[in-house]
Parts: sequence; C-alpha cells; structure tokens
Amino acid sequence: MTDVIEIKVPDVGNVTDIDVVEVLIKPGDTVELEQTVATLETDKASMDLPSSAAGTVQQVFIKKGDKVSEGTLIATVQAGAAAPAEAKAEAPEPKAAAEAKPAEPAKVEKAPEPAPKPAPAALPEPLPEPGSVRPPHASPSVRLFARELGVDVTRLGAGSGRKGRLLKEDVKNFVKKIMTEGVATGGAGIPPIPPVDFAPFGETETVKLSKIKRLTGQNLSRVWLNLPMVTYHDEADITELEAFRNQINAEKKNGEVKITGLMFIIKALVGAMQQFPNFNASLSGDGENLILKKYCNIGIAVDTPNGLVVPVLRDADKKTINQLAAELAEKSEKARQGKLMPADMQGGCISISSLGGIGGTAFTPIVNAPEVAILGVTRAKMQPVWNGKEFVPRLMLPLDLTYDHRVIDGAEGARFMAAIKNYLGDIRRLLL
Ligand code: CAO
Repeated sequence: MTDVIEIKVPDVGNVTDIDVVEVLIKPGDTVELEQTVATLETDKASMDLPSSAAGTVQQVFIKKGDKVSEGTLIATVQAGAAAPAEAKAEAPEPKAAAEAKPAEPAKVEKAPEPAPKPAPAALPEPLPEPGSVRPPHASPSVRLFARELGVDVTRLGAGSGRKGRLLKEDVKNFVKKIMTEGVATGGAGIPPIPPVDFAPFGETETVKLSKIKRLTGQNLSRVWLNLPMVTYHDEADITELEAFRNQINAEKKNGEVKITGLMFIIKALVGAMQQFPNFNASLSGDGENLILKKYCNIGIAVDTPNGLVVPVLRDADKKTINQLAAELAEKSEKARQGKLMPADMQGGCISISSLGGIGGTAFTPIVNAPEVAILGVTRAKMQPVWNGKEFVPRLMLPLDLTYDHRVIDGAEGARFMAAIKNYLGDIRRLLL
C-alpha cells in the first residue's frame, strides 16, 4: 500500500503572503525526507521548505511568484512509490525506496507529524548524480549576492552556516581570498600549498627570488591555469642541414658570428607560420575572435643568471640567417647582463625555447601567452634510422610543440610540426 502525503507550509510565525521564489520539484520527481521542495522569501528572510515525506511527487500546487501562508498545500507525495527507472538508476543511495512500505491502494492522508519549522538552516540536498557536482545549499538572496559578484556558488563548497549552508559571509570570504591571493591561487579558488617548517629536517637558508623569477613565476602560473595546452613531440632529420651549417661556419672569418642550428629552426618556424596563419595569432580577450598578425616576430627564451627572459627578434621573415645570428648574439648578451629594455621583449608572435646546447630528449614548454604556441628544442643526436633497406646513421633533432588547444586543433598542430620538419629536412624548400 502507498500513502499519499500532503506537504503544506508549516507554522511560520505570524507571517502571511510569503513569496514563492523557487519551486524545486515537479510531478514524477523522487523526493527524500527533508529535501528542499521550494524556497520562500519574506522581505526579511528566505527559507527552504522541507519535504515531510519521501516518495514520488504526485502533484505540485504552487508556482514561482505565488504567495503562501501557513497551511497552504504545496504538493502531494506518494510515499514509497517506485521511482521511475531512470531516476532509480541514477540514485546513488536508494534509501527512501528501500525503506518504503509495500504498495497498497493510495489514500490521501495528513502528514504523519508536523513538518519541521523552516529555520534558515541547511537541509540535506538531493543526492547528486554520480559524477555530478552537489549544488551548495544557499538561500536565493545569497545566490543573488554571489551572482552579482560573478561568483559561481558551486566553487564554494560547504558553507559555514548550519548543516553547511552558504552564507553571504562565505561568498565575501571567497572573493576576499581570491583578491588577496591573486595568482598564487590562480584566481580559480585553488587552495595554496600550505607553508612547511623545514627546521625539524635540517639547516636551511632563505634566498630572495629575483624580480624576473617572481614575475616569470606569476606569468607562468597564469598561463598554466588559463590555457588548455597540448604538447606534441616529433623529430626532424637535420643531417644535411648540419653538414651545410658546418660548411658555412668553416667559411666564416675570425670575429664573425657563428651560426647555430637555432637560426635554421627560426627560419623553418617562420615558413610554417606563413603556411599556417593560425599559429601567428592571438585570441581576443573575450575569446570570441582570433587576431591574425601580418608581421612575424620570434621570441627566443634566454637563460640568464637572474632567470628566464624572452627577447624578440622582430621581422624574422625579412632577415637573413646571418642577421638573425648577430641579433640573437647581441640580445642574449644584453639579457645576461640584465640590460634588455622592455621593448626588446615585446611584440612576439611565437616563441622558441631551445635547451639543445644543454641536452635533453623532450620537454613540455609553456606557451608565452597571448601567443598561441611555443616550439621546444632539445639536443640533436645520431640515431639509426630505417630507410626501407637498412639502418643508416641520421642526425635527429627532437622538437616539442606546445599549443593553445582553444586555437589549434591536434591535426593542425601535427601538420604545423610536419611543415617545420620538412623545412629542416631540406632547407632549400624555404626558397620556394
Ligand atoms: N642539438 C645539438 N647541439 C646544439 C643544439 C641542439 N639542439 N642547440 C645548440 N647546440 C649546440 C650549439 O651548436 C653550440 O655548439 P658549439 O659550441 O659547438 O657551437 C652549443 O650547443 C651552444 O649553443 P647555444 O645554446 O649557445 O646557442 P643556441 O643558438 O643554440 O641558443 C640561446 C641560444 C640564447 C637560446 C641559448 O644560449 C639559451 O639561453 N638557451 C636556454 C633557453 C632556456 O632556458 N629555455 C628554457 C626555458 S623554459 O621553457
């Protein structure tokens, strides 16, 4: 037998004509005991109306905008009625159904006991669907307050009110935390790493970070949290290129700047950017448009005693390899002496981070936003490569392309890398 129970507005003091601001159930829904079925609001407070029964909602008698008073019929619930198949499957703990009495002819009855007073306290929320985010319990006025401040209440977790209810104070504290911790929490509400007292483990020394390191750290954290980045790895065969480079360097007179492989990588990158203009672009601030650049400035990450800086080689498409080599030698020297001007580091379209002079087989560089990609380079090494008949020794250069996945698709990234490899494999192609 199943009982049909009426859910009514309980004793709310002497207040009448209370506004219904939200109705959270509809016929066919499964409700649990004390689950919020509606939110009421007077000019002084808002209150959540709890269900006085567990079961399936038969009828709902109120709607948003109605006015109710003590005793107003809100809904009827068929106690213990079988939940629809879908709802049953989704309910992580079908407790109400398990506790239900066996079915019997429906009859309308009064609620078994007076409904609890709707104190402004948190009541158990409906169980979330597996994998879903449990909506925080908050009154409409707190939700409105959060909305006005642009705060997504699902990011706040449990509140400090009774039974985890979110209070205005929780919203204010959340905003305050983000404002004071800024990039340290990524502005995403990520809790900071707690400080640790290392003294019990041994002697330590505290050294102040250089200004460059601090600024770079902030920038990298910002990019890490804002950009969905993918890094794609490949290798370019630079055997012939290296032979050509050695020949050119051997012809150079004393005092002339030698050419490293990086200069050819810059040129290959420029060629690929001309072929794939989406790589020479930035997303607009609102994320709605792609700003395509008609100039081609390449940033080069330079390691200095004070930290990482990225001088920019302007109009790399219009400069010869010798000019690029001379300019990079001058700028990296200035960088290491801390003499770069802000203008030397502005206007980059894409960056290269080359660790090839040090070593490595692969790494995942971080995009220098608002650029949309960065090319990482590690140490070239001789490898046996199968040419279809035999293994032959080839000089292979590892390349790592990190891109902003909002702008670049995986296939486009792979084609861009293939273009770079193609140019490095036969540099004459850049003349075409
Ligand atoms: N494979 C093999 N050898 C390489 C190589 C590679 N990929 N890249 C450079 N080399 C060799 C060079 O040919 C040179 O050899 P020689 O001394 O025999 O001529 C030597 O390594 C040193 O090169 P270099 O590093 O001085 O010159 P470069 O043009 O390759 O790089 C610069 C210039 C400024 C990029 C580099 O000095 C530098 O600062 N690199 C560090 C960048 C960095 O810190 N990146 C990490 C940032 S985090 O994302």
